[in-house]
Amino acid sequence: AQPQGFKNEGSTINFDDSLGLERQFEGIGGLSGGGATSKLLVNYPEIQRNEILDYLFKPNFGASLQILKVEIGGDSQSTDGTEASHMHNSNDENYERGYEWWLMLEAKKRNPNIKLYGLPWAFPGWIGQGTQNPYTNVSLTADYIIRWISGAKRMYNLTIDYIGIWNERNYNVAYIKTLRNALDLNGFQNVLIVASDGGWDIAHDILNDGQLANAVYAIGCHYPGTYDSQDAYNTGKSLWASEDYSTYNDEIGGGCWARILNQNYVNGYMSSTISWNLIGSYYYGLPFYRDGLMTAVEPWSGNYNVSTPIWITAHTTQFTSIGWRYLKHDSGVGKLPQGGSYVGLVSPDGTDLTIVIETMTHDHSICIRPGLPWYDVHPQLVTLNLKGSFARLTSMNVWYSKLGFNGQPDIMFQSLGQLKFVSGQAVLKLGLDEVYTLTTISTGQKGSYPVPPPSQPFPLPYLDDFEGYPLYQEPFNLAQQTGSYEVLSDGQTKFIRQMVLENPVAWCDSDLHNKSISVVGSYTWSDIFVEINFRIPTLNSTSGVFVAARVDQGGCDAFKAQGIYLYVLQSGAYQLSNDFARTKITQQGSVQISAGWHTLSLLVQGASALGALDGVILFNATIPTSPASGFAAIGTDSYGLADFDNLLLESAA
Ligand code: 147
Repeated sequence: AQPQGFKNEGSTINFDDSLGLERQFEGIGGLSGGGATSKLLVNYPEIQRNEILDYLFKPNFGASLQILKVEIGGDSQSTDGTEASHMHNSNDENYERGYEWWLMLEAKKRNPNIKLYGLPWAFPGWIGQGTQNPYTNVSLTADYIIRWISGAKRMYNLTIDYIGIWNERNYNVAYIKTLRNALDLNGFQNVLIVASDGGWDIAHDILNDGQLANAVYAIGCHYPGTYDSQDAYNTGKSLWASEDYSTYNDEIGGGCWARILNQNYVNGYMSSTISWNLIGSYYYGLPFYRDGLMTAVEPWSGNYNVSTPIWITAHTTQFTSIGWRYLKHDSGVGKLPQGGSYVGLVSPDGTDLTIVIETMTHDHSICIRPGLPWYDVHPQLVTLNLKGSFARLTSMNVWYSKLGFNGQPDIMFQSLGQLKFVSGQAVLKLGLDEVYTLTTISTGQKGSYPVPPPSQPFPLPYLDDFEGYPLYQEPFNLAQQTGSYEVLSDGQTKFIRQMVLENPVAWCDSDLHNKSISVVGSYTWSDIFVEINFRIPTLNSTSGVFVAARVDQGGCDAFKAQGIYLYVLQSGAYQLSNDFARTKITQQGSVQISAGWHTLSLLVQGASALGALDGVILFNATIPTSPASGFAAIGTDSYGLADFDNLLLESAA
């Protein structure tokens, strides 16, 4: 008898390699950047940091990612912060900034076969030659990108496999051809161009331009909603979801990821899908909190969270490699009769078979974008029918997940042993919100580490003197939102310097206002004491510096942030402002800032604020009570150099 609730009589799904194979599988990846999404990971205690990296990259352990995509920093806000450029200025070159080099090394250490993909969101101002257009001088921009690729090789022996154009901004055909040419001339024939990290629209140009077609290896589309375009298909190019997911990583996030990993191929022939982001390692209070494969936001406690998408990823990555081939639509790839989908993948030598089946229901698999049209899924019996060379199989290994809703626990990536096949056939009873992997591969493993340390609030008091840092590193826990801060030494002491001198070629508006800000601590802080030493150099200097509390925004809207800001300006004034833009001044007076180090202090408590310069009180004033809470911050009144040292944060609650 048929179990209750099962609607069909058990339809048959064929997996038949005798009808031929289809596209090459090109890997599942995670994206660090776009921007500063791995910021807080760097400062984790060694033990937990290695555990996290294992969950992401170690083969046969967790997500076992096959591609790592990283931002090529552009000194500019690119979603959750700014990432440093390797060339702040045209005469500057440095490959020790930021954390993407480190991350790529850690990924390669764990999986030498992982593919690396670099993409800029923004560019330092000089690339635009006085404009906001990075294609003003296409050779200059190509040279800038080539230097990043060469730097990776020369400094770290990292081979970059794929390179992109300009994230979600217009592409330029002349630039793409120039870049291809420059890659070839510099010995980077193997670095392949993915374009354009936007929509599918470049397909039209590729169809009409043979040279462009030769220059582009794969068409990378963002948030394709599992569908390609007719033009994209007609190019015959590899099609990638080169950025996708961006969904809160709870059960629905896992459902989204499971559905698109399969259906990007089933519906759209996409052979690679890359998650924005790799790991949500940016403060609560910044945009798109927890939209990563997992979450790690507490370097001070070591607490982290291995989220559902990690195990959903494992269902495919632990049982395939780049270079496997999909079976054809209708003979191993397709939709299930009662909803859900399946993909069959075959190893290059033809002997191994991996099948991934998902039955995500509509409401439990909604991604951030685009909208998801309604569809039905019902529990169903399916007969899997192995044909062609796979008819010989008498069993397959089974891995199972079921996302838990309505109080049900998650079952994630559980080994169910072997499913027997008789005359190539086996029956599978599929429920809702499930993922099954059936595979001839026997190396699967649900990796685990001891439960991480418990969550803790940001530790106070907090003092950072930057002495322990390698040169050029970004200060830990200070999450730069505009501008670029790095550790330098003057022989006496290490300090951090804001390095950006002019508006970058921006990805979003926030850094086109000639001001820099770096936030720290907790978005929930209300009463806090913030103090820092500062020094304004004489050359290329900023017009002033500030400390702030209750900063209520970061990301692309950073410039709009409200809060309590104490500015001291080279013009000879201090100002207490209710906004970062310094348009809501509530208190001001005169101060003179001489050369050398000074101390700037701000105590914010309820409806009052106390400010001091070099220990001399400037004001004790009533302040607006909105916003009620937010980050502590430091920053500069304009782009231009400023040095900071000995950041001190103390509770005033
Ligand atoms: C993408 C960016 O490429 C990422 O850096 C990150 O900001 C991500 C967050 O979801 O979003 O940018 C998009 C922004 C808006 C849309 C698509 C992608 N949109 O509205 O369709």
